[in-house]
Amino acid sequence: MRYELYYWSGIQGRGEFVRLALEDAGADYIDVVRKCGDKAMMPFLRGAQDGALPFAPPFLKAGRLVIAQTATILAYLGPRLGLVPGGQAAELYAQQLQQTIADFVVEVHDTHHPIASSQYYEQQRSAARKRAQAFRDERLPKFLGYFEKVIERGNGKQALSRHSYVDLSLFQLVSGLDYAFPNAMRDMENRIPRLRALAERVSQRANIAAYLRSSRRLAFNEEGIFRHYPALDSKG
Ligand SMILES: N[C@@H](CCC(=O)N[C@@H](CS)C(=O)NCC(=O)O)C(=O)O
Repeated sequence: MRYELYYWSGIQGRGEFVRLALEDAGADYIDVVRKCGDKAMMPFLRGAQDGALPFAPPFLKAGRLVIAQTATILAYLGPRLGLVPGGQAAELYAQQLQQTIADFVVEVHDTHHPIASSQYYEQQRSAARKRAQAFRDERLPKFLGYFEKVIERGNGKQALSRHSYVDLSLFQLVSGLDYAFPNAMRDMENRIPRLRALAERVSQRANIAAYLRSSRRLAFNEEGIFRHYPALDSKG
């Protein structure tokens, strides 16, 4: 099966959670928009294509299937790419964790866009500062503390009984947060040893290490979800 991934070019964004799974598994896939431009997504978003109607990218085309929502795409790919332990309980738990990651990603996004996604960060700076402070003080420790506990209850090293797409997404979360909130992440350091070790191990997996070195891995930037604005990471 040759998978087709559709996601905005120029940013890692939510597409990266899917891309990491495809890369880790060595799957055959085309990053359609990077090859053909953003316009390739439009027929799907307009409803001019058969199959499910996506609200927003990322979406994946697998044969005749069109699948949107990052967590749903990963729930579909997990068993096919060997990236989730077998059995209903493990598959459901993986999905639950991925949905929690998706919730967290929304909160990360809202630190720089607390008022409206359609406005520039510069138009909502003052609200962004307040939102980011609450995020750093309350939400970041709560979510990362939860994922630390998840790994403790998993096998001590991974979220589930073995390597899974959830581990890949946790790696992406930690990488993005290190980029966006280096000070806040330094303050969290002693509280998330398992999450840190997991992220390090994922970065050393052969296919992931090769991917991270490749030009397919875009750098984090101030167009994506994880943005570094010093004012949002300050202690004052
Ligand atoms: N819950 C969806 C969110 C998808 C989403 O918000 N995609 C963004 C790009 S990362 C987008 O293009 N949104 C357009 C919009 O919300 O109008 C997921 O996890 O895949």
